[in-house]
Amino acid sequence: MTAVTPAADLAAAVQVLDTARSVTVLCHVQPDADTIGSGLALAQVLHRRGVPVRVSFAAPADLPVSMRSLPGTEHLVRPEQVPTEVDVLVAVDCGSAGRLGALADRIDGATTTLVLDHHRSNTCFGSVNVVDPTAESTTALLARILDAWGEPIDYDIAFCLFAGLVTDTGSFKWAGPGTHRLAERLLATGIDGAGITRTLMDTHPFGWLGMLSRVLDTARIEPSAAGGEGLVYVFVRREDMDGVRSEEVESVIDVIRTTAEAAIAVVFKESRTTAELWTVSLRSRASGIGADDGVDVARVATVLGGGGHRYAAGYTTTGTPAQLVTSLLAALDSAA
Ligand SMILES: [Mn+2]
Repeated sequence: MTAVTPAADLAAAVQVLDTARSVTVLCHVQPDADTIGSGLALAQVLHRRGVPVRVSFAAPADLPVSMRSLPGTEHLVRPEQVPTEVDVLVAVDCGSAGRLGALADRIDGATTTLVLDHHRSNTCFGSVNVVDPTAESTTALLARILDAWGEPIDYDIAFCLFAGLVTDTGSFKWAGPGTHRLAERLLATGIDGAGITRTLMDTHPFGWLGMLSRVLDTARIEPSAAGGEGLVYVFVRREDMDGVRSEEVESVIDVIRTTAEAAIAVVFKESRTTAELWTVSLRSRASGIGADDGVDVARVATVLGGGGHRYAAGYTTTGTPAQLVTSLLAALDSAA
């Protein structure tokens, strides 16, 4: 494994991409707009250069509805269409090989695996790893790579890059120096930033309201969790998800995290197909404006077999609701 230095990062990525004869881009399971936006943007650049390219993700079977308007979806193939032996494999927005799900075994058959990511907990599972935890999104990292490569960012590529940027920054709530400069540059290509944002983040079927009502009814608070930081959590059971999309389930955390009395917010989401199999979303926040003292939930998630960012992380687990809460509280206490 080559863990490249930050200064050499972009050149290492460009080197791999520039010499690739064919490329397979893999997005993470339960894809979000950052992994799909990165995958489709990169695919369009490679296609423009005449390089054969395909994009895939292991699960679920279909692309989430909200992402179907992104340009470049013609490059998507089903996971079973990804051969076991590929030339250059690029994993986008994946903190670990496990995030590739059933496609993780394609790493073994790849000539080169390039990891492009911004998760602090990245395990550097590629042969070349370009990981920048300071990047707002993997699409923001990809924009820097395209600049270093000399590949222009046109309307369609800007559309995809903006999709990842706006979602991973929570509609620019978590913007840093340079975030708005990148957004301005993408918007200058003529993309409809408001429309992209509304489609990805602010549009839900009516059933979302009923689901939210049932889920919010499960909310509990543990003020003493994590050494007094406080934990608020809810459960989304299988039966709550009837008639709603994965986008609706993913949006619940953004409601829960607004609770003033708890610095840590958690949503336990049961699998649609397997009882008592859960994916868990964790969020934390600092104590006030200018503070940077929030609990590192990436560490907590890593203890529980997952990973993520300092203020946003996740893991997968099994058990009863009571068991889930017990193991989370123990992990929070050990990390606090
Ligand atoms: Mn991301």
